Amino acid sequence: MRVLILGGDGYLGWPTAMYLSSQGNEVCVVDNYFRRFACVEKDVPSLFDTPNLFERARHWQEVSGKEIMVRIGSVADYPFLLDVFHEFKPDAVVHYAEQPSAPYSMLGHSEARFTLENNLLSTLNVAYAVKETDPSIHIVKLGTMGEYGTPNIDIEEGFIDIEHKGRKDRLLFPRQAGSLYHTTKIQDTDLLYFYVRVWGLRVTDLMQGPVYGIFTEEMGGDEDLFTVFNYDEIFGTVLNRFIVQAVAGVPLTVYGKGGQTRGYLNIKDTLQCVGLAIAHPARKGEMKIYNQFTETFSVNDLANAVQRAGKDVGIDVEIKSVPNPRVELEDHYYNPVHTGLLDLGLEPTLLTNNIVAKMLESVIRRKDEIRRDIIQPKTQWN
Ligand code: USQ
Repeated sequence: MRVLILGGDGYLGWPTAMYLSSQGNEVCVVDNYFRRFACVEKDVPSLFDTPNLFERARHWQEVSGKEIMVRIGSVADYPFLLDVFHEFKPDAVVHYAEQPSAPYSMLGHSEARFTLENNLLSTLNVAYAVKETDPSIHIVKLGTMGEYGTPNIDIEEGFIDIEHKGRKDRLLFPRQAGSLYHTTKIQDTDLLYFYVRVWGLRVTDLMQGPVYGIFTEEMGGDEDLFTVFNYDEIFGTVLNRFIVQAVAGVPLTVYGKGGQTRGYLNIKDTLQCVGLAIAHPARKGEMKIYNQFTETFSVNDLANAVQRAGKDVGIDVEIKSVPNPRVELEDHYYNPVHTGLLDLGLEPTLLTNNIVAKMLESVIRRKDEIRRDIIQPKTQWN
């Protein structure tokens, strides 16, 4: 298949590009380097230096013999995006091209405005580009489990059957996000669902939980193929942060009581899930929604897992609660359904002691490069 990956320079975009390329697909990546520029602007570097997309694609071709086409520009720029669609003629488009950080969206008005404009406009442009060029193109959109929030009932997979005053309907599961970023993802879902209904587009919305991990098979230990790995309070996800904190000798920053529970997955499983979604496309006028995670953990569970694995690699890990900078429940019910991707064949990579220890070992080799000053949370929700 011909797969267009929007946001192909990001934490998940580049590994997805190599994964789909290695499986024999023709891949084109598009990115405007937002994440790179934002990391420079906010002075929060990745632990690994990553070559730019052209350099990565050249290197990938040397080691794999496969070509990845690169186009630099913004998905929020409609004429540019339309040109890419006309030129590449994708069968499927994977849409990661969004500002992905909850804390970034809460930094201030300019970051909030950028998040809102970029995320909604990019999604609108993808819907239009598909309609204008070939409405049979399957859109695989990265959504987030955070759209649902933490309701006091089981979370269904996208839709819920409701009986109300004697009548029944199947509606989108209620959403209530915990950050502006997560709110834009709700709006993305609404936008796409609208165009699915009125234009008959084919969309799969992947409601993904926080991702952890450093390596994928395609990297094969080759540093020039590594993905961006943030551990700062803005772009680092919690388990990746805890791994780096453990190595740096900084007490693990559990926000508040640490009972916040989410559905997590290994970066390798993100690639599997996107591959499965592409292989099982939505029909014309259908929106498929999958809850994309493999296991649920509380923040305390994750901190304890890192502390345990630390013993295996000779590190004494301290855990310390810090005042929660976010507005979120710290003790709550959480039971989301997640059978859809398993039914398609997802083979989960579970969070074993061994996996945590391997992540610790890889970061230990970079210990001297860790910036301790970017670890503590500074971005307050209110
Ligand atoms: N947390 C801590 N300590 C830290 C960092 C985070 O206790 O040092 C807590 C947060 O308060 C939160 C949980 O860990 O309760 C997860 O935080 P996170 O920063 O790993 O994840 P989040 O901000 O929710 O966002 C990440 C990705 C985002 C994706 C989302 C999936 O950045 O792109 O959409 O995970 S989900 O969380 O299911 O909405």
